Amino acid sequence: MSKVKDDFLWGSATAAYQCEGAWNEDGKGLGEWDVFSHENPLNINGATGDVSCDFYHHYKEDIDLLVKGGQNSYRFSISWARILPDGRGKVNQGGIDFYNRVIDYCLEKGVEPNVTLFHYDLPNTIALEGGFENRNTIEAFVEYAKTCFQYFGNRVKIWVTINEPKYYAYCSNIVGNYPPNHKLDFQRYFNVMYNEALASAKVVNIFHEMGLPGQIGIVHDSSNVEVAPDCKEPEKVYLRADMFYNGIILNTALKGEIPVELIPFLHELKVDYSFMKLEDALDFREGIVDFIGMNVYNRFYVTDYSEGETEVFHNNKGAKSKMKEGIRIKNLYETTDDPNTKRNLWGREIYPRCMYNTLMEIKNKYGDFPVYITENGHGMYEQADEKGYVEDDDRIEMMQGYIDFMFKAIEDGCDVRGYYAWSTMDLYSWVNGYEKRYGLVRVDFEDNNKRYPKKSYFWYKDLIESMR
Ligand code: BGP
Repeated sequence: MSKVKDDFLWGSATAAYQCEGAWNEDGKGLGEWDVFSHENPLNINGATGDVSCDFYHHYKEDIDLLVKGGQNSYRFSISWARILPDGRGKVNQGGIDFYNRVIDYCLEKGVEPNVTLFHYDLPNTIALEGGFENRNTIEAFVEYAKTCFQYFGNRVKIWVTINEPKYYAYCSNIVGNYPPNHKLDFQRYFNVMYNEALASAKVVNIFHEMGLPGQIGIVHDSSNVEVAPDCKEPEKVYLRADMFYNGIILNTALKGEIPVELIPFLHELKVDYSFMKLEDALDFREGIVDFIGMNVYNRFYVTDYSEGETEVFHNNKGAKSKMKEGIRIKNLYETTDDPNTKRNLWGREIYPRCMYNTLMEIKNKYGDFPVYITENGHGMYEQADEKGYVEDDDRIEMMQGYIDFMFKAIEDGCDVRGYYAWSTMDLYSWVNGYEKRYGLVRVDFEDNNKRYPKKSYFWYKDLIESMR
């Protein structure tokens, strides 16, 4: 018997900057990532998304492969700078035409498009004004969203406002590896995240007001917090970490309000919260999502931290570094090591159970919200055989583990509507470049971006077939 409902969506996901290439074609404006990858010494591996796997010219092939792999939904994002090259104002017909082609081809092939409006890639004009730190960006985002709804809203039935607003704010303001590369800037981190949440709420409300068919949600990088057993103040530490990662995004999206615990926490962190305005309360209240998307990779395993300075750790060098992902915030908490769990070569925990914990936490805290697992996958170095085939057994094992925990959560009453593997094919991994691969389909970047389905592609196909 199938473990999911008949209309469950089984798909895979990509994002515009990571796969499209064609960075300056058909009227596209300059993006913040174009500038960063071309000019910034902090682009430490030197890779760019200029060509990537060239989805812009290969979209039919990629959608065909997805269909042959048994998938019935494709999650992708729209490049803001392709639609509005200056961030606002003039609409670029070349961009509209491209996404019309992609959407129409999906529909022709019976594939449900799941479309994200913003996946990290600000138009450069907007970035130069301070990006989401600047409240004016909210209106620009609303204008861009409305434009997309007007052109594509008659055919796209699943919309996402923003992909991982927290992780985006974290990397660009705490780790400092994403543009504009601020490090340990808690002030900016919360300001950006808050404005993203507000922008998302306004767009959700407008979507509902426009009376378009379909549903709209936000995608959060699931940041389920677990406290280590030897933690001295487990409740306090849990609450702090939960406020740090989840509070703003989940509470505004699912409850329509800022959590009461946030203000005392921001006091502790010495963050000036004057960016939060009383009048925003109504926008939040009217901006509750229809569903929540969860990108599930890892949990946050934490304990107390009182001595020592605030520090952040990240690994964009993979096997060339021993660095593990994490953070220590003076007097608040630190992420810690669980000796029983493995990490990938980029220092991130592999922890399948976080799929179950994430889903149950949503249910227990926020009620029966529909959830899509909008990303789940495994980054690896890979070696193809002489036929171009990759036996990615580690990926299969890892994803099977997470999917089993998704089934368990469904059995325990979670309303999960779909699952998307990250990623449809190999593509650019932010700052890491092209050696860290996630695709179900291999791309030979050295030989005309030829596509070769991997072992995981066939495993996924069989899994989907067994559910129908
Ligand atoms: C998510 C992002 C994706 C994707 C994935 C893998 O956080 O939404 O865009 O990149 O993670 O991450 P990375 O490429 O950094 O390994």
